[in-house]
Amino acid sequence: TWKPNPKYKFTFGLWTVGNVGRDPFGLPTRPDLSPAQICDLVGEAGAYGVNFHDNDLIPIDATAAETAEIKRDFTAALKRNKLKVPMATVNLFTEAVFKDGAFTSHDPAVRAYAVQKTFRAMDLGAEFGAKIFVLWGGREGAESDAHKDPYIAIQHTRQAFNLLAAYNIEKGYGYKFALEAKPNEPRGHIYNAVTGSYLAFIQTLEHPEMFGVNPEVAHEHMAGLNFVHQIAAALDAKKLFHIDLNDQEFGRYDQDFRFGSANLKHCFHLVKILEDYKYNAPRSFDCHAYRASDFEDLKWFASGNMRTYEILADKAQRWNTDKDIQALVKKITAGDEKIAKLLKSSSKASVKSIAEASFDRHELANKRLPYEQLDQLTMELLMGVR
Ligand code: GLT
Ligand code: MN
Ligand code: MN
Ligand code: MN
Repeated sequence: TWKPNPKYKFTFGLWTVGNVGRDPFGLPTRPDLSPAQICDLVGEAGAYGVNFHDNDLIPIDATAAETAEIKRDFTAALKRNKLKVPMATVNLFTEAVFKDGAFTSHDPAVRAYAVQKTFRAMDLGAEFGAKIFVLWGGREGAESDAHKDPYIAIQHTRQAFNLLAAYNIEKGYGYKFALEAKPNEPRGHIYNAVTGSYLAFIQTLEHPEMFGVNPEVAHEHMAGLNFVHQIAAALDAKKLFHIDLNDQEFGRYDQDFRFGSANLKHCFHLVKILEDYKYNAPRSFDCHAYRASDFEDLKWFASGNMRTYEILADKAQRWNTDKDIQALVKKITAGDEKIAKLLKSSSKASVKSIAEASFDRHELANKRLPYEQLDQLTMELLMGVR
């Protein structure tokens, strides 16, 4: 039971399952896995695909011969595990050259190098069939606003994105770019801190149609936001091109825990909104196993993400068909149909009718909203007693 259904397009970044347990205070606790070994692990667990940064697959200083060999091994591993590569991305954060940002560095040569590195990462992704390109500006920020003018940083970001769009067109890759926000870490402050910032910024680009968002649960929770509401906004804007699923305690560092391991109720409502509104792009798990875990436990990590999603999708469906719950929902959402219709139009006639209507606010306030009951039923369904 709960075998991963390909319709969900569950994917893992090579950097997620491949995480060796290094943290700012400690050395690795697990051996390095090759891209092919990672494919075997997630393939065995039943994933749909894998994603990579350019340098997850090809080390930055690899020779042509090494590159060819890695690509050969990786291609074979994808094939034997029937894995796709729906998304690729670029590492603009590990190397010292990006110590003060990539697209937002003061140095035009660093900015141009970052754009060129992204061009090459786009070439690499396209070789493996990727159609989504994620851009996470981990170093695009500052510790102090004395260091960098944030107004200019926004303009530099726009210039870089416009260049990437132009390259995408020139090469005919057909990528959709998915912009991933994060409020801080590794920088003290990161520009375009939340998904909502990107939703607004996209409209200022030369090719807004090519850009959407890649919200990550943990990143919005770090900012103290309700992730489900961010997803609603992205879905409404038709900009949810990709999603990074994981989990996170509020008010902590970037924890990247297994999906559903910290805030099960939030995760339930997240799965429900994705399923209710028929989100159809990959469901990517951007998280890593606990530092204490070994290789065997990694398998629990990989399948656990997907199992939790499927179990919550099943719960969401039960919620949608539960008689008591739906009867309550019906009562709560019921209202005068004629007035609802008026509100849907902004015609002169609607404006006039609403301006002239008479309402009894005391009577309106009398409507029962048994939210305790509805939430408790929801919780009991989640806890498995309904
Ligand atoms: C890095 C980051 C993630 C991003 C990845 C894409 S890399 O692990 O923490 O949130 O999605 O660059
Ligand atoms: Mn994270
Ligand atoms: Mn992250
Ligand atoms: Mn992410």
